[in-house]
Amino acid sequence: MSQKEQIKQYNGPAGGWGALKAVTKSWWGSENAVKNIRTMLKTNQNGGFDCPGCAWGESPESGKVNFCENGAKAVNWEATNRVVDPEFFATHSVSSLLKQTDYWLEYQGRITHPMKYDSATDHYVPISWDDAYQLVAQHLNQLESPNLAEFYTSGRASNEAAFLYQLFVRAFGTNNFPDCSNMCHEASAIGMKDTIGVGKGTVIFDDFAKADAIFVIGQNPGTNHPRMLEPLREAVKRGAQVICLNPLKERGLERFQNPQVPIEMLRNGSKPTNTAYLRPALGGDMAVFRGIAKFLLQWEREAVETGGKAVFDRDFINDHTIGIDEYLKEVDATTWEHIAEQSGLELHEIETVADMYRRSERVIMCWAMGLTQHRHSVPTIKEVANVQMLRGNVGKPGAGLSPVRGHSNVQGDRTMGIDEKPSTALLDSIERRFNFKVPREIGHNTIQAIKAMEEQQSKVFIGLGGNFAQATPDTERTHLAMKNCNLTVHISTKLNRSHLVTGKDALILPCLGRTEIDVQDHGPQGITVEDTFSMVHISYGQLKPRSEHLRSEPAIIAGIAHATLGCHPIDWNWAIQDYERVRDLISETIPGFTDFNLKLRNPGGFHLVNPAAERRWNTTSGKAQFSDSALPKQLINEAVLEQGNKPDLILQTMRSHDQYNTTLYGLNDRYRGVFGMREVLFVNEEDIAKLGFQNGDKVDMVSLWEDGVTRKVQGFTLVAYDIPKGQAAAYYPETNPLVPLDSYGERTFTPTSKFIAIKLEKASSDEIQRSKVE
Ligand SMILES: Nc1nc2c(c(=O)[nH]1)N[C@H]1C(S)=C(S)[C@@H](COP(=O)(O)OP(=O)(O)OC[C@H]3O[C@@H](n4cnc5c(=O)[nH]c(N)nc54)[C@H](O)[C@@H]3O)O[C@H]1N2
Ligand SMILES: Nc1nc2c(c(=O)[nH]1)N[C@H]1C(S)=C(S)[C@@H](COP(=O)(O)OP(=O)(O)OC[C@H]3O[C@@H](n4cnc5c(=O)[nH]c(N)nc54)[C@H](O)[C@@H]3O)O[C@H]1N2
Ligand SMILES: [Mo]
Repeated sequence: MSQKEQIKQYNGPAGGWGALKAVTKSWWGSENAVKNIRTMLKTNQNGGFDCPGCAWGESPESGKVNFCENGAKAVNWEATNRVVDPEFFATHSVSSLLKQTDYWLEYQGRITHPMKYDSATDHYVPISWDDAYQLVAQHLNQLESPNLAEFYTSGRASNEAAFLYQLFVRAFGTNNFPDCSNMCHEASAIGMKDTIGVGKGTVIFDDFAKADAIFVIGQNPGTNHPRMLEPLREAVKRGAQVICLNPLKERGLERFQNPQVPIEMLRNGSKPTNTAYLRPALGGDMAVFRGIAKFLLQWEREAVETGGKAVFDRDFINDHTIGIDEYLKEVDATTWEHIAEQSGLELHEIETVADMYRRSERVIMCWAMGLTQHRHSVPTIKEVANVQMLRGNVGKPGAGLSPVRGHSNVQGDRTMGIDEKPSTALLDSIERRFNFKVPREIGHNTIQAIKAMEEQQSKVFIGLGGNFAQATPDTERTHLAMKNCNLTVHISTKLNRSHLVTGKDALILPCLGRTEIDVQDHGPQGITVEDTFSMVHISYGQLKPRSEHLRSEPAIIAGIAHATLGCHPIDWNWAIQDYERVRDLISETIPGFTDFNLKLRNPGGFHLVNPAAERRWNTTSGKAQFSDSALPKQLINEAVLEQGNKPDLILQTMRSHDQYNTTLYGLNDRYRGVFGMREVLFVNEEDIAKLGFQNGDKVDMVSLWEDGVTRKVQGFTLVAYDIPKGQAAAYYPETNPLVPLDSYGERTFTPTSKFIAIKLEKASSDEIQRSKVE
């Protein structure tokens, strides 16, 4: 492909024929086409499976089966006919596999047998399940302390798997639960707990139809939560405001053509998905919301003076909150100059949006990674909550806070106790039910786990799903850390780089995917998940498993647990004969799950109560708490500036349209007009010229940090793009080597993946695209 063919502007709407074409292509491209369509249509609610794509939910009442292009890709990717079997591993040594791209690795297909690394030959060789479990048990039981092992979880694991996993790990004796959530919505959980007493969203799907305004902040739903476009479009249609804050003009936030509305497809019509679009500086959102608050305060004072209509919801503030005075003092103390400079916006833009906000009685604020992956993400999210509380927009229909989760069960995994800093209530409850002394010490999060492995303070790594080696920051350093382990274990569906970054011993334990039938002693089993609106529902796999040697995640955890602990604190093998037994244990331990099995008979599942949504505040004061954080003085790390470094650009790392985190389905990013390549760097045309380059030039990126280590990625193609000056954007995970391990959010330890200070250099070699399949 020539460069001209690779970079093209996309003028169509999101969704529409392009999406449908991409879906059908992936269906027909697979030999399972017909079966896939059938299973796809069974998605959700009617005995089929829950989409393994994102955590977006549906209205339980609608009875409609919605699906999207990227959900279809996720299903199809799992249902591939290609296999990575013992013969594959006999052919390819680990060193030779390491030379392949991430895309190539996953493309090889589903892993079929449990495999053990043989360092003498540098090949993975088959191992029996029992021997694999024994090897894990042996390594775990010979550690001097249970705190020398790390138990990672990725957010696709079911509630049943997650519950058994945390029970096993705590009975083993540690709270070392690094998880993908540490790199994702950690800031939402911390910020919301501080302010409204609960770390989960307060809205449900039906609220979207009642809102007068919906904010979509730092989120690209057209790619990452496509089913969200429909409620946004509906909102615009009925005259509600949809206000987007995103430095990039994301296609899905501009126009959407619903592939499930035939008439719209026939007319090739599309509908706008926003009514206002602000393009702030990276990390500038806190300043934007402080600006909104400052306008509201100004108008509220005017209203008090003139006896006009109140701007603040005074009753809500009086009855339900504390800290308003301190907060307003801080708002007064924040200067307009600081707001303008840090937000990257003109004050009149903020004023317009503040006015839209003021005129709306019911407002939902949604956000994702654009807000959570910064150093000051916690105060930013608290500022969003502050603004919402000023007008009583929490705990009433059509209003609330809605962090839109990523992985399809990342929220459920936390509910089940995958948490390195568990609440005392949870630990007490486990202790009461299972009669063992649970560890009370806070465990490792993802960053701390990497550091512990680096310092040989952790010797065993077990991953329940995910791709730890690639999803984490500072790739080179992280890989070295993992290689220090005595044992690395990955419970996975597909081959990925984490399997190749081996400890002295290493295992790959292949599991069933969500789409596959899971048969245990008592027959086919369902698993449950919790969506972003706290709806819990059951999911039954429909496809024949890709290999007869695969085991379910709960079965694998039970196998490891039994080999390590025997029948303590439960008979693991008994528990997994019938997952209703696991759910009974959950009922007896986790709040909100009483009569779990019974409640699941309701076709749409059931909703977990969210106290804040009912205006009950589980905070230290018993009220919703305004917080009075100051805007950061500046966003770039002081230590970096002190060294006299001036970055050329600030880089955000994001997802293309053809990927699911580290899983790459293809090399296109249709809505952003990129085809057949991933090593691209989106930069403003003026910046390209200012830095002495031309559109299409190849560059290397070097990130700036205080430790003097050179972090570099090579051979990226510059793409002149509609992006605010001073910013750059590129895809993750290729850019993870640039993210310093110590560059993380205050209190969250979330890598600052959306704010990396970089310098550009002329490409040092002619090495071009690495993201090919062959
Ligand atoms: N198809 C598909 N679906 C997915 C995923 C996937 O990889 N593929 N991943 C899943 C997961 S785990 C997650 S967490 C979600 C991620 O969903 P998103 O958060 O939508 O994912 P990103 O691609 O990281 O997009 C971040 C968006 O925020 C904007 N942004 C970046 N920095 C800032 C900032 O400082 N301020 C503002 N206002 N905006 C900013 C970017 O321009 C981009 O539009 O999606 C989930 N769903
Ligand atoms: N630079 C940068 N880094 C980031 C981000 C970013 O925006 N920028 N985003 C962060 C975010 S939000 C997240 S959530 C993390 C994601 O981090 P992870 O969750 O660790 O990564 P994934 O790429 O989702 O994991 C993919 C692997 O999961 C396995 N898998 C797939 N399905 C199943 C299943 O059903 N069961 C099991 N056991 N395994 C399965 C497959 O083997 C596949 O290779 O990455 C984070 N890293
Ligand atoms: Mo995520």
